Amino acid sequence: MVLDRFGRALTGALDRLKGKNIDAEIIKELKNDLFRALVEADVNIDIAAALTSEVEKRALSIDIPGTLSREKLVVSIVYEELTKIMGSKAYPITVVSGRPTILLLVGIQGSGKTTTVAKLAKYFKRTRKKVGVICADNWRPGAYDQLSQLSERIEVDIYGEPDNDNPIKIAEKGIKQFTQEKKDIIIVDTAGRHQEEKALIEEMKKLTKKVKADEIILVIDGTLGQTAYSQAQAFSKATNIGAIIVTKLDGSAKGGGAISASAATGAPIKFIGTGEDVDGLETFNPEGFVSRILGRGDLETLLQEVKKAEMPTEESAMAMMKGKFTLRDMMSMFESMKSMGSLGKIMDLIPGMKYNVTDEMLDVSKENMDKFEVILKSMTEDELDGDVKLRRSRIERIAKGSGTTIEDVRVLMNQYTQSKKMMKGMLKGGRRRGGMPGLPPGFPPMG
Ligand SMILES: Nc1nc2c(ncn2[C@@H]2O[C@H](COP(=O)(O)OP(=O)(O)OP(=O)(O)O)[C@@H](O)[C@H]2O)c(=O)[nH]1
Ligand SMILES: [Mg+2]
Repeated sequence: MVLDRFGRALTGALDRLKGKNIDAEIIKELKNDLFRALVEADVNIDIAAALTSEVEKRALSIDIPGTLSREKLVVSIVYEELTKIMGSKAYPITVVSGRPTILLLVGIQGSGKTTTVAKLAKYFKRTRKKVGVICADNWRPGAYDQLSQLSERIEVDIYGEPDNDNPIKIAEKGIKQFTQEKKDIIIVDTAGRHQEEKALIEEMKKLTKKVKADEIILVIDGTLGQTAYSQAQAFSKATNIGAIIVTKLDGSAKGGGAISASAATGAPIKFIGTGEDVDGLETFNPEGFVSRILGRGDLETLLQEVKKAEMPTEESAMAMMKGKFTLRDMMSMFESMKSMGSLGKIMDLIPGMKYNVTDEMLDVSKENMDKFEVILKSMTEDELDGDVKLRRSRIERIAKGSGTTIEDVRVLMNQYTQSKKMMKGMLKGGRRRGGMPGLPPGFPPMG
């Protein structure tokens, strides 16, 4: 399994907590064990240091809610911090409707771009999407033939001009043709670039500027060690990386280097490559991945327990109702709702607030809620706390960062304004009329 040794080292470190009185000294030991395991797996040293310090800080400072043991809490903190460096959640590639979604793959030579283009094409084809691939690599001889053979095997259309030495022109023409053919997904393969080769980075900048990709995907070789981090940083400085695919995680790859790439770019890992064949692609879910690495059967139950214990207190629920309801509150509410399955339980915390909240009142699809969460995660601290106004430029940045549209962000903001009003209204209504103003459309269904 990927990161096998890393998993064993981590599990060992966590097992050593069992039955111990978890004091500062034990936490320090855990911190050291974790650090060693991370660095051995090639996780970037700065990231490893930051992660372990955070684990220590949190483990030392957190109150123990209810009957939860400190050991369980520490395990959940380790789990959370590990998923964080991998982008926290699973973010699927957003497919736009009404026009083709354009994906542009970049990465250094031999990282696995061309193979991944074919893997992605097959992946989307399986979901009945019409896919076209473009070879915009005129650097390596035979690049077109390689992609052409692959696309023949998976039966998707290819656009390329082996004799044209202008990748931008090729990409533009290919996109034009595939748009006319009403493709759903267009995947653009580019030439391999060495991080040091300024000219090539410059070329990539031009390409990404001209070719308006919906998502620029950085392909990183999973067998790279510590250099993966700086490589990812170099790319991320040059262009707006929206997602990462780590390849070659089959075999004996340590993987930690490439995983640090997510932290280096702020972009989530969306897929991992697990074989040379076109089927060797897996969607990446940090939570599932970390659970697998930690290899603890009880993890799920344990995390549920922790989440429940961290539910909003009566005090914080009251603050929400008084209208001090920020986007951050909304985010944690979504999270609570996901684990508890209902808004009703939050309502129950508030005295005199036992309303009949029906499914219809709380009508928002799970899909919408997931989208909202991604958008909220793309906001800065200031934005979440309501300290700055969300003007157009910010909205544009948030939409881009979350792989959604400006419209989506506006829908969320509308939802937020309505929810805020509702919170205020409920408090007033609850006291004066004892009635329940209608909840705005958009609240998640109750479980
Ligand atoms: N084991 C394994 N090999 C892979 C994987 N992905 C790619 N490869 C291999 O890595 C080598 C390079 O892959 P390419 O797809 O040609 O890489 P590239 O980034 O397009 O290379 P350039 O076009 O030269 O920049 C090939 O031998 C692939 O078969 C993977 O997930 N696992
Ligand atoms: Mg290639």
